[in-house]
Amino acid sequence: MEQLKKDAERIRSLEIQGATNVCLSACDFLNSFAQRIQATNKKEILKQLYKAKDVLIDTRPTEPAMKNGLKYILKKLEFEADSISLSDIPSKVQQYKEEYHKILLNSKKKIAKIGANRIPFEDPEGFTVMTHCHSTIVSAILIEAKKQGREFKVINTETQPKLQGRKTTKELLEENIEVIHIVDSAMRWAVNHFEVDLILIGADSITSEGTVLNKIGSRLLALVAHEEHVPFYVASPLLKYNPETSFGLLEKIEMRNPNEIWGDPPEGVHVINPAFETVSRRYIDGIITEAGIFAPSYIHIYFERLYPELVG
Ligand code: RUB
Repeated sequence: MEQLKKDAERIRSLEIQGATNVCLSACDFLNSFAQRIQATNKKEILKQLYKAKDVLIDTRPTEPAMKNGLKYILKKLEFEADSISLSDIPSKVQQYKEEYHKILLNSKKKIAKIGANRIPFEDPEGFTVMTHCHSTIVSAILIEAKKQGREFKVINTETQPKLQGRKTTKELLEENIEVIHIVDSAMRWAVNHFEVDLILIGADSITSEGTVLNKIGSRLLALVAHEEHVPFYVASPLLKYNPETSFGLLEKIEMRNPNEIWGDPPEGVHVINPAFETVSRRYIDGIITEAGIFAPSYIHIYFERLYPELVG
């Protein structure tokens, strides 16, 4: 369990960042843990795996893709537990982990192709896409669009306090995509000044009502899009949906260490650091998923259709 806790700390500390990366790593960590467990019976091994799952989930409370992934692996394992032997368990965990990785990475490829279609091959006035933070799914769309020969530039926010926006900028520059990097507070100015044509953000979580949780600043950007009449889309695998929200669970906003904002503030100052915020479905034109583009409130229907084993 000591090694698992060390692995989990890499997620908690944001060394591993972004919902998709967090999910892939958490499944890897559960799998490595399963390979190390020394147990004398199946009940004990399952108990330890569930404990490891809780340790991993506790690192980032607003990450359903990770929760769905760990649930996928353990549900499948429990279903088979009676018919397999104790020594088969580690290889089964490995098999289900690989299956889940494949589902997520195939979704990403499909989303990249679907999302790229929203960017024209050429636009006489120049086409501008704006994004916020670092979403591997949004980057995949932009990189795919560039590969297909579509012409556009990207406006990107630096994303305080951890500056994940720099990752996006570097990633896109490597693909020869033109990027303009701005401070977060210039987002309204930039949408207006550059006459942005399309805003794309990622998601950490999606609720049954179609509310999206993503990096703090996302709702501000959605409100700007609304004010400036710019289409606002969320790019996300269906696996970011949290099915528990359809049973009344309210997603939590993760509060991060105030030190990320001000390491040594004057005495008496109360620094708070919300990592995410909600974007109401009212401001979202569509969610770009592996099942296609649809209005956010349809999320439960599509999730249930594609991943029935993860509902309930
Ligand atoms: C990252 C963030 C990303 C989503 C989606 O926040 O808000 O937009 O996680 O990422 P943090 P992806 O840096 O706090 O994890 O599209 O890669 O799943």
